[in-house]
Amino acid sequence: MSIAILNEISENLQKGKAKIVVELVQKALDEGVSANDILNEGLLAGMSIIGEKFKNDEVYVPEVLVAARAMNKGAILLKPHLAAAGVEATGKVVIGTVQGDLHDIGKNLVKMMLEGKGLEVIDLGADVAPETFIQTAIDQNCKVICLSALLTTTMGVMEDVVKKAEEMGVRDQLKIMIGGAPVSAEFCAKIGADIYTPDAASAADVAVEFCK
Ligand code: B1M
Repeated sequence: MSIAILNEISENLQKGKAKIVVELVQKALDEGVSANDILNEGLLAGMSIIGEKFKNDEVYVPEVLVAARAMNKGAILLKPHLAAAGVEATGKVVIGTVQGDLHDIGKNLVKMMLEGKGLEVIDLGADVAPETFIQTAIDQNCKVICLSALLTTTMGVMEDVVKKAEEMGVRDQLKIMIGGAPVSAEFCAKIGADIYTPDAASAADVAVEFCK
């Protein structure tokens, strides 16, 4: 039963039917399907199929955009259910997708998990310049900067953020966390960022530690 509804979520997401996706996500929650299963086996499974089709030129940007919208709308419903029960951290974090990169689904998931842990999150959105990350962290007194990148052509901007923090004399006061599909722990070490985490949940766990 739950497998059928998860497949339905995936299929409707691929068609960009945001309204139906939202209804199905709510129905699955009402039926007791876990938020993690809905996220991973429904929404993200659908996004992954769209991603493959996109790569193979079977679908194009407009189809991917409507699927992305459906993904974001469905994920919003999961937010209260993904929050870790009883864990209330304190701290302020700034997050964004780096300059030149418009992909924001992964960044939104990380934000959701951070908020679920009780952290205050300043979301700069996508296509964010290096100096904006650093200036916001200074102005808003954030200890942690979370950077997301989905393109091999924009991951280098993460290094610019690290360099900008050095130039502005605040590198030792900030933790710089990086993530996104093309990013790795090796890349993190190479550019001198503090940590790479592979998914939204582990990013939130690490941010809580950094904020302590
Ligand atoms: Co784009 N796109 N896209 N796209 N797109 C990819 C990334 C691509 C791999 C598709 C492909 O060809 N196979 C490819 C990149 C190839 C490369 O760089 N090597 C690509 C391309 C080429 C492009 C364009 C250049 C296409 C074009 O115009 N010709 C263009 C670039 C636009 C730009 O950014 N300047 C483009 C545009 C778009 C859309 C606008 C249509 C849309 C984005 C909509 C949006 O985000 N609002 C889009 C989408 C949706 C994708 C795919 C299909 C899905 C990405 C996604 O949201 N995945 C993607 C293919 C794929 O990934 N299979 C693709 C789901 C999301 C939850 O995963 O973001 O990885 P992800 O987040 C994960 C982890 O990485 C991690 O947590 C999440 C899971 O828990 N994570 C972090 C992310 N950030 C983190 C930060 C952390 C820690 C963990 O700490 C701070």
